Amino acid sequence: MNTLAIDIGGTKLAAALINDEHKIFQRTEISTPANAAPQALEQALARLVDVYQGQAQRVAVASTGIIDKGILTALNPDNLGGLNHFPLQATVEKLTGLPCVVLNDAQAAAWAEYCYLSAQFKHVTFITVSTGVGGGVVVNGELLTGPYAFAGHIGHIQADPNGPLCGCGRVGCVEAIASGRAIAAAAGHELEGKNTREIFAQAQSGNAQAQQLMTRSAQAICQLIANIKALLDTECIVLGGSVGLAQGYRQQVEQQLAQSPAAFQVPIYAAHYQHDAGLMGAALWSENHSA
Ligand code: ADP
Ligand code: BMX
Ligand code: ZN
Repeated sequence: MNTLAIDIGGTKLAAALINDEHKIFQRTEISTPANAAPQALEQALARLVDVYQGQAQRVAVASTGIIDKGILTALNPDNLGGLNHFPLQATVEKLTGLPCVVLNDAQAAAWAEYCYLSAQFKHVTFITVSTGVGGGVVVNGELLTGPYAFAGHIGHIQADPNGPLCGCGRVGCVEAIASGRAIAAAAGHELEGKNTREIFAQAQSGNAQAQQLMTRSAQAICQLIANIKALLDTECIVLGGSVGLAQGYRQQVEQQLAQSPAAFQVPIYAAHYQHDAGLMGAALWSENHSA
C-alpha cells in the first residue's frame, strides 16, 4: 500500500509516495501560492496531486496552521494567506477520491522524529525554523495535539516584550524574531530584499549584518529550548526546517544553550528525516489514525 504524503508549508508544497517499508519516492515540490485566496490553495493542491493518480490508497497531509477536525485556520495569516476555516481534509479527499488524514506540519514532523528515536527517548520536542517557527511535542510516547489542535505552537511563545509585532497579533513572538520570514524582514542596507537562504550564504562569506541576523534567530531558539526544558523536561530537541537545518545554525543554538544553567541543558539533534520529516510524520500518523 502506498500513502500519498503532502506537506503544506508557508514557502513550498511538497508531495511524495511512501510505501509500507517507509521508503519515500516520486517526491515533487511547488511554491506555496502567494495569493491568499482559498481557491489558490485548492488549485495548487490539484496541480500537486495530479501526477499521483492511481498510485496511492490513502492520503496523509501535514500542513502549516492550526489543523482541527480537518479544518485549516492560519494562526499567522502572513505565513499562509488569511486562510480561515479552510476545509483541508474535504478538499484533498475531493481532489484525490481517497481517504485523507490531516495534522499540523510540526506535530507531524515531531511524530516522525519520535518514531525514529523511540528506542532511546519517550519525551521528544521537534522545532521547525522555516517560514515560521513551529513545534510538536511528544510526552511519554504520545503526540500532544490538544483539545483544539493548538498544542506545540511554540513559535508564539513571547521572546521579547519589546520585539516586533507577530502576524498572529501578539508582540515579540519567537516567530517574529527567529523565523525565515522574520530574518528577511529585519534585513536592511545591502541585504534588503534578500531571502533567508541568500542572507545565510552572506553570513558564511563573512557579512556582519547577516551573521548578526543568524545569531539573533539562534538566540531566540536557544531561549525557547530552555523554556521548553523547564516546562516539559523533554529528553531531546529535534531541529528541522530549512533555517534550522542550515549549515552552522544548530551549532550556534548548541553553543548558546551550553551557557545556560545545567538544568536547562538538553541534546539538540538535526532532524533525521531532514526536509521530509513532515511528509514522513503524516504518513506514519495515518497508519494508526486513518479515517
Ligand atoms: P516551509 O516553511 O514551506 O516548510 P522551508 O522549511 O524550506 O519551507 O522554510 C522556508 C524558509 O527557509 C524561507 O524563509 C527560506 O528563505 C529559508 N531557507 C531555505 N533554504 C535555506 C538555507 N539553505 N539557509 C537558510 N534559509 C533557508
Ligand atoms: C506558524 C503556524 C504554525 C506552523 C508554523 C511553521 C500558520 C499558518 N502557521 O507558526 O501552524 O506550524 O508556522 O510553519 O499560522 P512553516 O510554514 O514554517 O512550516
Ligand atoms: Zn505570534
